[in-house]
Order: sequence, then C-alpha cells, then structure tokens
Amino acid sequence: MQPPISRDRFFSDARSRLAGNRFAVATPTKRALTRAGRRTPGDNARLATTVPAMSTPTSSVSLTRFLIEEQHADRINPDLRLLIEVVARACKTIAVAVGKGALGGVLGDAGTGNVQGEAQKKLDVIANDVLLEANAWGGHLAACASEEMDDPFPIPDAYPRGNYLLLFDPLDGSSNIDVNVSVGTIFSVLVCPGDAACVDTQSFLQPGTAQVAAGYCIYGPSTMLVLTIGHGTHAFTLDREQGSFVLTRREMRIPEETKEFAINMSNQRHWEAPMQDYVRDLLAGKEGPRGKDFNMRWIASMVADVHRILTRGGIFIYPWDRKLGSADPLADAHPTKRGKLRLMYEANPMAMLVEQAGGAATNGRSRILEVAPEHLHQRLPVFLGSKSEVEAATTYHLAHDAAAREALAEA
Ligand code: AHM
Ligand code: MG
Repeated sequence: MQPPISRDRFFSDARSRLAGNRFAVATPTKRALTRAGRRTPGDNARLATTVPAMSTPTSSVSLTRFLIEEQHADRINPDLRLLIEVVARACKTIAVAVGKGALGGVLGDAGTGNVQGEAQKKLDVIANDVLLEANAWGGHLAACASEEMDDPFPIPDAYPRGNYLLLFDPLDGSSNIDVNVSVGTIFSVLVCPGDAACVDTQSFLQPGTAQVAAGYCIYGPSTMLVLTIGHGTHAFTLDREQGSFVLTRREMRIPEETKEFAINMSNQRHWEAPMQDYVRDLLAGKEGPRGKDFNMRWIASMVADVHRILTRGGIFIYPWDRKLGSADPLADAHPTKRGKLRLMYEANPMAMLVEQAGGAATNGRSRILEVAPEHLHQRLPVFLGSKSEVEAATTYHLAHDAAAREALAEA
C-alpha cells in the first residue's frame, strides 16, 4: 500500500504538476479535493489510489535547484549562480509591473529619450531601475550596461564589487506594451577582463564568444526565463503562486529545417539586393527555387519571436536597410548605424541561446558571436534560428558579395 498523503502534500503535488505542465495523468476530481480537505481515517489511502500517478515535489526542479546542480557539476561558480538568481528575482518584479498594465499606471511614454534617440516608455525606465537596484548590492558585479543608459553604471562605492559585467535590454519590444503584446528582458554576462577596474565602456567591448551566461525573460501569458550558461539552453516557467521559476524544458532544440520566417516586410524596398533575392525565393514557395511553401510571423517583439523559434523553429531576420542610416551595408558606417538591433545586449545573448539550442546566428555574412564590438550601443543585421535556413540566407549574401568582387575584378 502507498504511504498516506497529507493535505499540504496533496496540494503541493498538484501545484508542482501544474508548474511542470504534465497533464497526461488524471486531474483530481472536485470530490477528491474536497475529501482531502475533510479527511477521515482511511481517506488518505483512498486518495493515494484515486490519484495514482501523483509525482513527488522533488520531480519539479526550481531554478535554484537547477543552478546548484550545475554548480555541483562544475559548470557554474557560486558567484555567477547568485548573479543569475538576482537577475531572475528582478525579472519577477518586472513581471509584476508589466502584468498590472493599465491598473498600475505604468503604461505610456516616460517623456524621456534614451541614447539611441528612442522615446522611453514608463516601463522601460521602471525595468531599468529594477535591474540596477537588484544588482547593485549583491557583490558579484563590477558594472552594468543597458540599452537605456548612455554609459556603463559602476557598482556604487558603498557596495562590494565583484568580477562580472551585466548587460541588458530591460524591456525589449516595449513599443508593444500599450497593446498588451509579450515583451521581455534580455541579458548577457561577461567577466571583467584582466586587472581592469571594469567601470569603463572598454571593459564591455568583448565578443559574444566571451559571454559566460545569457538569457531572456518573456512576459507573456506565462512568464518564462530562458537561460544558457554554455551547456544547453533551458526554459523555466514562473509559478506565480509559489513565486519561483520551475524548469519546464531542459535542452531546448531548434529544428534544423524550417518553413517559417519572421521579418518586417514593410522595409522591403530599403533592403540590399541579396535580401531581396532571398525573400523573393521564400515567397515563391513550392514553385520557386526553394521548393516549399513558407509561412510568415512578425510579432515585432524580438523576445517573443525568438521564443517561438526556440520552441518550434524558424528564422528571425532584422536585415540591414537603407533607412537605418548607412548608405551601403558593407561600407564602414558608424557602428550605431549598421542595423536596427543592438549587438551587446540583444544579438549576442540571443545568438548564444540559439547556438546552444543547435541553431545558428549570423549578421548575414559572419557569425554574430565573433563580431568584434567597437561601441557599447553598436547595431548590426541579425539572422538567427534554424541552422540550415540561417545558412541559406547567409549564402545569398556571401554569393552576392563574391559575384560583386568578381565583376569589379573584371571591370
Ligand atoms: P527596442 O529594444 O527599442 O524595443 O527595439 C527592438 C525591437 C525588437 O524587439 C523587434 O524585433 C524590433 O525592434 C521591431 O522593429 P520594427 O518595429 O521595426 O518591426
Ligand atoms: Mg531591444
């Protein structure tokens, strides 16, 4: 006979099962739940048999437990583990603010602009402050850098300084907030190089391959944290009742092939020739050179688009376009005028997550993680997702460049 099951254990099991998204077994009936509340001798045994497949609480893995197990496996040190926990805690606070919507008075413009000349939303500013405040006193960081701040923010002298650098886009896709579409926080963690004090911009200018952790938190129908520390990409869902992130997908894998692309088609007339060719062939479908029909999705919230791609495959593209400020994609334009998305706190962390899930990420010509940064707020074209599709899009650009070089040599 199975051991008796207490009322608390019964409900905690039910909560764990909801958090773990395992609905394959029978949900306890209302009567069984009522009985659990007013049990009499013998009821426990009956309950145990009424709900035979109830898993024990230990079957759900919290973010804390996941990180401690990674530490035991020597894949993360205690400082980085605690830093990630602090970021996750800040994301929970941001999730609450985002979730309040109009009731919290947090929608609309803040009336200020960021270094990129973009109007800041109230929630951009709130999310930035939450991340700064949460990370200031932990003792793990030397400095933070953010999409919303011109320069790095050194940890104040009043607090101990650590060895890590944290970069973030506090609320990506914030133009979607007022229409109640998913937005998210993107973050990247670097190590302070050499003996530098690490309070200046130069310390942050490291390629994406140097990231020791990267992730995003998506504030959607459920709040999810998707994380890599260089050993796979894993997804955690926020259990709102318990207040903790629970591992719901270990080792996410992006299918290598896809029939779905994500791009803002309204910019088509501003694209360069290889982009025009690539998308023309996608749209030609079965009858075209690609020999298959493609579907299109564009949420205009990178976190949400990338989350879909990590979940079911696809390619996400924000290509170079003429109206972004440079005259030629290959010309030596100012680093902040080479694309729409930012290298240090958007493209690099997303590229690491995608590569760790078996996908690929390029700027149309080379691997994003190997781009040498020149500017904290540098921008670049982004192609990421299903490996073979990213390779196909990249090939269109490289073949175009090779043909242009040949034509130049022959002239
Ligand atoms: P943001 O960081 O200011 O929110 O801008 C980035 C966002 C991405 O989330 C999204 O992919 C893109 O901008 C959408 O751009 P567009 O409105 O040009 O389609
Ligand atoms: Mg952004």
